[in-house]
Formats: sequence, C-alpha cells, structure tokens
Amino acid sequence: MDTSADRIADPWGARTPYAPGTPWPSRTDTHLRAGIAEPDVDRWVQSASLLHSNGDAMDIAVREGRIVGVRGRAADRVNRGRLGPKDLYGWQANASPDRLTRPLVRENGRLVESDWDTAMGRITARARHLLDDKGPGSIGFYTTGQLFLEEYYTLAVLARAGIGTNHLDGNTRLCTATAAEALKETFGCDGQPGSYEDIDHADTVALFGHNMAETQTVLWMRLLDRLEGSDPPRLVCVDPRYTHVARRADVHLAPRAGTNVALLNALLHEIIRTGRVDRAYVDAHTVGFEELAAAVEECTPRWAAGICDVPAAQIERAAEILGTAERLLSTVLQGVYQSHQATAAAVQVNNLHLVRGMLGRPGRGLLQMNGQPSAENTRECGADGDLPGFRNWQNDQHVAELAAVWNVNPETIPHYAPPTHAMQIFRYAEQGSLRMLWITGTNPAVSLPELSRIRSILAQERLFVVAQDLFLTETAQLADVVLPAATWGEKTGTLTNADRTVHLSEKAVEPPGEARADLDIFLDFAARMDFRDKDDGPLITWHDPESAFAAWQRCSAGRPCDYTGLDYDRLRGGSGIQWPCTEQAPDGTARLYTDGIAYAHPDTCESYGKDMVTGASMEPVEYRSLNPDGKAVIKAAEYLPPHEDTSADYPLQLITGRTVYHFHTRTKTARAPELNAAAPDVWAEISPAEASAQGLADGDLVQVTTPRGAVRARLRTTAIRDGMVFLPFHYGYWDTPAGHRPPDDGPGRAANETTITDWDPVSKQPLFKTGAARVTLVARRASDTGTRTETAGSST
Ligand SMILES: Nc1nc2c(c(=O)[nH]1)N[C@H]1C(S)=C(S)[C@@H](COP(=O)(O)OP(=O)(O)OC[C@H]3O[C@@H](n4cnc5c(=O)[nH]c(N)nc54)[C@H](O)[C@@H]3O)O[C@H]1N2
Ligand SMILES: Nc1nc2c(c(=O)[nH]1)N[C@H]1C(S)=C(S)[C@@H](COP(=O)(O)OP(=O)(O)OC[C@H]3O[C@@H](n4cnc5c(=O)[nH]c(N)nc54)[C@H](O)[C@@H]3O)O[C@H]1N2
Ligand SMILES: [Mo]
Repeated sequence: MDTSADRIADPWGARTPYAPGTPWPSRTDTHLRAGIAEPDVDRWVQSASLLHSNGDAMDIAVREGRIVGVRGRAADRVNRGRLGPKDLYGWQANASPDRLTRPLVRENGRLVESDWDTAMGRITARARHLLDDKGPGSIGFYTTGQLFLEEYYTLAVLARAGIGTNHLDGNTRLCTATAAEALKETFGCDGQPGSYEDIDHADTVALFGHNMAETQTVLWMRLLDRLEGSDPPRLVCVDPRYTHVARRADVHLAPRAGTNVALLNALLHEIIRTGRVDRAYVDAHTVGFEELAAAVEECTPRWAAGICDVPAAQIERAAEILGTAERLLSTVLQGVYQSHQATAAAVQVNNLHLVRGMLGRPGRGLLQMNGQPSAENTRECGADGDLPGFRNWQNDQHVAELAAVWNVNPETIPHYAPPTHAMQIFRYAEQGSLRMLWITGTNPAVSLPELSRIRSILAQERLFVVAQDLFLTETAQLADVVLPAATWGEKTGTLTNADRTVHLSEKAVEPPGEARADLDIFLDFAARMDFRDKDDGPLITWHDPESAFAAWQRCSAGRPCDYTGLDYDRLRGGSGIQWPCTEQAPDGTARLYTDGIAYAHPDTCESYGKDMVTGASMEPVEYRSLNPDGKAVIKAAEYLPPHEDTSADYPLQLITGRTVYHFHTRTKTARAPELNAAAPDVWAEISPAEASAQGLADGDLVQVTTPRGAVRARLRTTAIRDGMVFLPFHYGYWDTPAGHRPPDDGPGRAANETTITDWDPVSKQPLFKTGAARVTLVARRASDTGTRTETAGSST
C-alpha cells in the first residue's frame, strides 16, 4: 500500500523489487480528497487513466455524486495497483468551476451562451450548405487520442461514409503517427508487437528518445523494480538530456538532435560486423537484409560519432550490449518520432529486433510507443489518416469489405488518395478549400507548430470552426461554436493503451451543466444530418456506448485488431485484456508475431509501404514483388541532416517536450493544485557550460528566439548536451493574468511559437524536436528570488 503521501516529490513511490520471470508485485496507490477516508466512499467505479498511454487501471471514488479520489486496481496487468502523479491528482480538474456547461455560439464577433438546439442547428446548417455548395472536401475533422473507442468509431463512420470526406485525422499525427507508420513499414500493419510484461523477462532494455520516467511513470516503476531486484536488466538510454532514465542507464548516448538514424545505423553496423545476426530468423521471417547490410557497411561508430557527437567507444559499448542481449526490449517515443527522419529512425529499431530475432517471446519485445491514452483507438477506428480496422486504402477489396460493414457503396468511402493528414488539413483551411473544421478533444492553438500561423488560420472569417472541449481553451476562444463535452468519469467507453490492453472506463458522476458525452454529440449530429446507408436505412444504427462497441466489433472482425471476443462484462471486475481477443484467443494476446509475421501479406497488409526519403506510397505490384510471402520488410535508410540546422544567428538546437507533472496544454493538470504548484510556469534548459559561455545564470529571464517567434522563460541549467536548449511545451495562455495576451504584445510562453511547420516525409509527424534557436538575456534574476524550485521532474 502506498498512500501517495508525497508523490510530487517522489513521483514513483516505494520500490517492490522483483526477479526476472516472476510476476511484478502489486502495490495499491490511493489518493483521496483531504478529510475523506476509504470508508467514506459511497462507490468505486472502474476506469483507467486518461492522462497518458500507459493504461493505468483505477477505480474512481464517488461520494455524494462527486469524484473524491482514485485508487489503483491491483488486479490489472498494466499497473498492478500503481498510479502516477497525474493519475493521483489530475481528476480534480473535472470539478473545476470553469468547466463549460452550455454551448457557446459566436454573435457579432463574441462567443455567447446558447443552447444545444441552436448550436447543433448552426453546425448542421453549415455542413448542409457546404455539402451542397462545395462538396464533402470542404469539411474536415481534427480529433484526438483522448476520447473513447466508441466515439472515434462513430466519428469515422459519420465523416468517411456520412459526409464522405477524406479530411479526418487526429492529433495522433503529432504523437503516434510515426509509431503506426514504422509498424506498417516493417510488419505491413499497425499493431504493437510487444507487451509490458516483457519488462519482467528482459535482460536488456533500450529506450530510444523516451523519457519513460516522466511520461510513463508506472511503466518506469516496473523497470525500477527490475533494476533493484536480482539479476537486473542492462539499460541503454538514447536521449540528449540527462534524464532520470539516463541516470539509471549502463550506457547513455546523448546525440545531437535529429541524428538518430546515424546512431542506429552505426549500431546495426556493429551488430552485423560482430556476427550477432540471427540468420535463421532473418531467413525465415524477413526480406531486405542484404540491402540493410550494404547500406550500413560504411556506418562505423567513428563515422556516427562525427555526426552525433557521441564518443565512438560508447556506441561500440551500446552495440555490444544490444548485440549480446538474449531478451531485448526496446521502446521508442518522441525523441525519435518528432524528428525529420522519424519513420526512418523508428524503422531501424524494428530492424535491430529483426536482425537479432528479438520478437514474439517473453522479454523479446518491441514497443513503438503511444503517448495519448486512446491513440491506439484513434488509429484502429480510422479516426486518423487510416481506414477503420487497419484496412488498406489502396486495396479495393479492403474498401469493399468496409463498405459491406457499413452497408454503403464502396465509392461512398473516399479512397482516391491517402486519408488527409492533419498538417495538410490545416493547409487546406489556410488556402480556403476547407471551410468547416470540427475540432474535438485537442487544443491546436497551443499544440501545433508555428502558433501565429495556426491562430490566423483558425481566426479566418471564412472558416467555420467547431471546438468540442471541457474548457474555453485557446482554440475554443477562436471557434464559431463551442460544444461543452463530458469527459473521463462522466461517460462510459473503452480505451486501449500502448500494449493493446483494452480497459473499460465507466461513468461515475454526472457531467456539469449541459455538457454531453462526445458520443452523444456525434450521434445527435448524425441524426440531424439524417445520414443514410445504401438501402435508405440509417447509416449509424447504434445509440449508446455498448451498442457502438458492438458495431466496432463487427468492423474489427478478422482484422489484426480483432475485438470480437470482448464485451463490457468481460472487461468489468478483473484486468484489462489485450487484443486481438477472439474465440480462438479468448483471453487476449500478449505478443504479436509469436509464430512468424502475420499481417504483411499483400492481401492483408494495411500499407504497401512508402519511400523512406520522399514518403511516396509504393504501388501494390511493387509490394507484391518485394514481399510476396508477407514477411517483415527490413528497410534501410540513409542519414540525412536536419532540415533546419544551427547557424550563426541561431546557434543552438531547440528541442521541446514534457515534465512529469503536466499533461500537454495543462487543461487538466493546471487545474489540479498539487500538479500546478509543482511546475507553475515555463522554463528553458541549457547546460552550465552553454550558460556561462553566454554569460547567463540560473533563474535569469531569457528569450528563446527562432525565425517563427519567441518565448520568454526562466533559465534552468541542467545536464543537457551543450549546444542545445529545451523548452517544455505545456504552457499556453488561458491561465495567464486577465488582459495579458503575450502573443499579441510580444514574446509568448508557448514553445510552439518557435517551432517550424515541417514534418517527417513518411509519417507526416511535425518536427517538434529539430529546430534551431538563440537564447538571449532579458533580465537578470532578482537577487531576492532565491534559488529555483527543484522538481523531481527536471533533468538536472
Ligand atoms: N507527464 C507527462 N506524461 C505524458 C505526457 C505529458 O504531456 N506529460 N504526454 C503523453 C504523450 S501524448 C506522449 S506522446 C508521451 C511522450 O513521451 P516522451 O517521448 O517520453 O516525451 P518527450 O518529453 O516529448 O520526449 C522524450 C525525450 O526525447 C528527447 N529527445 C529530443 N530530441 C531527441 C533526439 O533527436 N533524439 C533522441 N534520441 N531523443 C531526443 C528529449 O530530451 C526527451 O527527454 O508522453 C505521454 N505521457
Ligand atoms: N512543441 C511541442 N508540441 C507538441 C509536442 C511536443 O513534444 N512539443 N507533443 C505533441 C503531442 S505528442 C501531442 S499528443 C499533442 C497534444 O496536444 P493537445 O491534444 O492539443 O493537448 P491537450 O492539452 O491534451 O488537449 C486535449 C484537449 O481535449 C480536452 N479534453 C479532455 N478530455 C476530453 C473529452 O473527453 N472530450 C473532449 N471533447 N475534450 C476533452 C482537454 O480539455 C484539452 O483541451 O501535442 C503535440 N505538440
Ligand atoms: Mo502524444
């Protein structure tokens, strides 16, 4: 039992060490509102965390119709009862007094309170008018990785078959587009190969651009417990900052930003050179090994050292560890994904596992991580740039199958081109071909790159913007209609975490005021639009979460993400269950690819792959001749330098990211007092050497400037690489003092004022971690402000 006394100072709590191959001990973390004890709780309602992708299972404590706390679920496979700081404190945001309680509509330039009928009436009228006047391509949807499966599926059906638009994507484009793409490139299909249980078995763990200690605190607790138990795994960390992960690593490689491909190619070079290739595995299950061997032949550690600025001996040491591992678990996240060669680098981690035969066995795991709680569902339901059920838009048979599930003609479902990615949707809005943008559960006015551009796109007169959120966010403030949404704890649905574990999250309390569940809003819209199937029946035949889940099960049947063996009752009471879950695998599936590569056959695969440099989609015939038997595809990539490199004007590399205490644009975590107090304002990290070279000191107010814009922040010197500056991207403007709108009167505090409109050519994920900036002094730290607050979250 860990009662979370001070889980701000110690985010991970007490250790429960364990030995390899034994189950992870449970530890039940609880946090209740001051003055409330467990016996005071009226009901515990089953749920899982909505503040990251780990899928921590928890029960929501309800007293007198209000949420009063949370308790981890010891029975769950994911967390065995543990909770992280955001899980423990974040629920308080639900009851924040500034929740949206009524729809708002814009009148004479101002947002005013309205009612559902008026708000939905305006949306429907605009959608009808645009459909008649300009066609379905004038309407777009930008959703999230934070709704429930049932909601994404409904949105995908109404957008793709109801409206008939190709312009539907999620903020998952900023988040896990590369995870999905890397899996498609290598395995022909999305779907996480590994399992969190691989931590229990691994003898080696490698984290590529993944600050797990801060961003998946509970998974990190699991790894810490292995590190403190007998026979601990070796740990390799690749991150330019000296993170908590780096501190525990046997080898910490701190490359220049944007050089992951060079580093990975050198690691592959060493593994091949030292004869550590699993030939039998490569021959049986892959194509493309010879091309890889040729491509990395010249990529020596010495060569990579020159590009990455990492000592060659350290690269050799890491290669030795990775090359001798018997049970290797790798994870990959934003340090790789938000980069100019995102997919190319993520695919090299897949290649590492293929050449070493490290798949499909306990401890031999690959986690191309997700970040958001239900990003997996956005992808599988086709509410991102994919078709539902991991279907291939280039495969007419797949489109026909989907059309049969929806009882529509195949031509109804746009598949003339790849589904439009989010960066392109915003481009269409900028150019004026897109005239209506419905934004659900995301705050692009803080989270997209180059915010001055995003603000000007959203503020256009000709673009009709709908924002569906809990709060009047920076984005909602620019909308024409604002819809108040219910959230976690106030509605029922399922969500699937990064290791394919499906959890049920049940409604615990009523939403505030007139706020409604996203599912109900979508169903209402579909009914008002009167979308029809090809027999003139209603297109959408479900009416609540459980019937929506059943509809999705029919769509998922026979596909890799098969949910047919699940139902709400099976998800109640015990642990979450990993898909595929079918009649043949009723308890779910721990690992994919235990029996060879399953979904890469040309008839089955979700994608025929793309060119690693241009991102152009391969033709079906090309894929068929490359990979007729549906093996894993080993794709080599040549290192290319970052698009925006440092210069005399902008001498530092700029990277952005997270702290343990906040979630994204802080709409929830800034409304939880403990979390807000732990990290109340933006800061900028540079190394002590860099600071002294520029005559700067800890606590100084500095300005971080790029060609796009500037941010003012307090300086923190940390053990980050020299030549680099890090900004957390959490801080927008909704909670700055009234009347003070920084981006209007000069430098702001949102990191994305400075980031660039540019993306990985393959996954189209924006480059939040490769840019160039300069840091200049604005004002010295006042001598009486004392030293900076130390937080467990900073990479000191
Ligand atoms: N506390 C907290 N947890 C979260 C979230 C949150 O907002 N707050 N968000 C959730 C979501 S949606 C996501 S996507 C995940 C993200 O989780 P992470 O990917 O772990 O988080 P980031 O801080 O974005 O980036 C990870 C690391 O990448 C490093 N990095 C930067 N550039 C490079 C590079 O060129 N190469 C390498 N190898 N590393 C580099 C950074 O120093 C940083 O430590 O976290 C999830 N969990
Ligand atoms: N510079 C920089 N920028 C980044 C990143 C980075 O590392 N650096 N990371 C990127 C990544 S990985 C991500 S995931 C994005 C995240 O970026 P966003 O998606 O913009 O971030 P959030 O603050 O999570 O926004 C979610 C919104 O949904 C609302 N919401 C919560 N629950 C519900 C619900 O049930 N229904 C509805 N309708 N609304 C709800 C919240 O109030 C909030 O306004 O940011 C990206 N931007
Ligand atoms: Mo994310």
